[in-house]
Amino acid sequence: METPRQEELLKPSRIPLSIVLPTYNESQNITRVIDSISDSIPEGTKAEIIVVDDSSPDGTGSVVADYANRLGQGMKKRLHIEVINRPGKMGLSSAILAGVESACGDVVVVMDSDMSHPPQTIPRMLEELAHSKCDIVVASRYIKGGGVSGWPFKRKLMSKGATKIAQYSLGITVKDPMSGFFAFRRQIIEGIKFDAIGYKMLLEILVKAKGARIKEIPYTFTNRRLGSSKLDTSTMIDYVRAVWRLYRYGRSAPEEKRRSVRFLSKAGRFYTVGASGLLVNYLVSFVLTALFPAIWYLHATIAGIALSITSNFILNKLWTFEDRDFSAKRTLVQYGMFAGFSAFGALVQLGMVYYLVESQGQSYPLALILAVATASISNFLLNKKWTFKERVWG
Ligand SMILES: Nc1nc2c(ncn2[C@@H]2O[C@H](COP(=O)(O)OP(=O)(O)OP(=O)(O)O)[C@@H](O)[C@H]2O)c(=O)[nH]1
Ligand SMILES: [Mg+2]
Repeated sequence: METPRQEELLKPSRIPLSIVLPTYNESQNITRVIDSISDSIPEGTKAEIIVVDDSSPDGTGSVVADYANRLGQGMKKRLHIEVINRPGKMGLSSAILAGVESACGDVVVVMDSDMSHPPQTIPRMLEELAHSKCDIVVASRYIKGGGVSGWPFKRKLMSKGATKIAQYSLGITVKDPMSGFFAFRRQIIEGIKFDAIGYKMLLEILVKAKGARIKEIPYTFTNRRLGSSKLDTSTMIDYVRAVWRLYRYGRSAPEEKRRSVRFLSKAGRFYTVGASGLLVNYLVSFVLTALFPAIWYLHATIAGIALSITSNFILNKLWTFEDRDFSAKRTLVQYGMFAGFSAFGALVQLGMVYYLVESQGQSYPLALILAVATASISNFLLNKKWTFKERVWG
């Protein structure tokens, strides 16, 4: 049901374009963002800018209201500025949703309000929507020509990690599903119920707007220069919650259900076996040194490693990959590959810990966690594909 404002603005071809700007404490950035947007949108295009402000303590809301009042008559004909004031900080995705739900434009652009997303990219997004048969245009950091400037290593790693989680667990092929800068035809989200949890609204649109045709165009994300980031631990927890909800939402598609469930349950089994291997390794080394005090501790450790690789191999063959064929040649080849990949994993782990601690100055505990995670992921995928001859996904 349209609001009176929407009825007014929806009169035929009144407003083709809506730009949604979520703001929390962006008083130092917001006027420059709006200036740059009004300079960038194509000549003659009418647009509305919807600023969704969560009662920013720094007065961002009133800065925008002042700006809108000071707009010249000529500009007012072309640019309509609306501020949605929300009672308190309620999260980025829900702010975007509030803006999108009140938008009137046939096309909606969503972007951050801290100058990280260059408004000069908007005309290209509109161009793509107008001319190439697509419904969503994603401004992407992770395709050719795209990039990120000014982010510390840790931030890049977090972004890439979160991207991979989204792609694998939700079966998304878009290279930058975490992008906060995108445009879409408003009609593709009509009738969709959004959870709008956390930070990544695009992810939810990509999962729920089934059949939407998507195009990625490159752009460079520039780290904010003014104001402070709102990204914190609660945002990351929200992200995991949002992905889990979308994963369960995604399970409604039978084919998707089977493959993603299979992949994750295999990964789960592989890591359970891995954990049991640690136990075997420890117990064997410990029992050997206890029973045979004369044994050199390194011999005991090597025996522990060898037996844990063997038990891991047998358990993964039987349980994880449900392979009951223990014919001699086949099993020996598999065992050799499995042991080889385990050794390779150990080397990756060692190399990564050394690189992170020595050249990236990371703390040892963080470096170890990252290295073990990377080595175990490569271990799982290599064995799945090569040792047990399975598709990587499914
Ligand atoms: N209305 C509203 N806007 C928010 C909220 N959280 C963040 N924003 C806005 O959403 C945009 C993205 O937030 P940022 O803090 O810049 O997130 P980020 O880009 O991942 O972090 P930085 O790289 O540090 O800038 C900015 O325009 C924020 O002002 C919120 O809870 N409510
Ligand atoms: Mg930002």
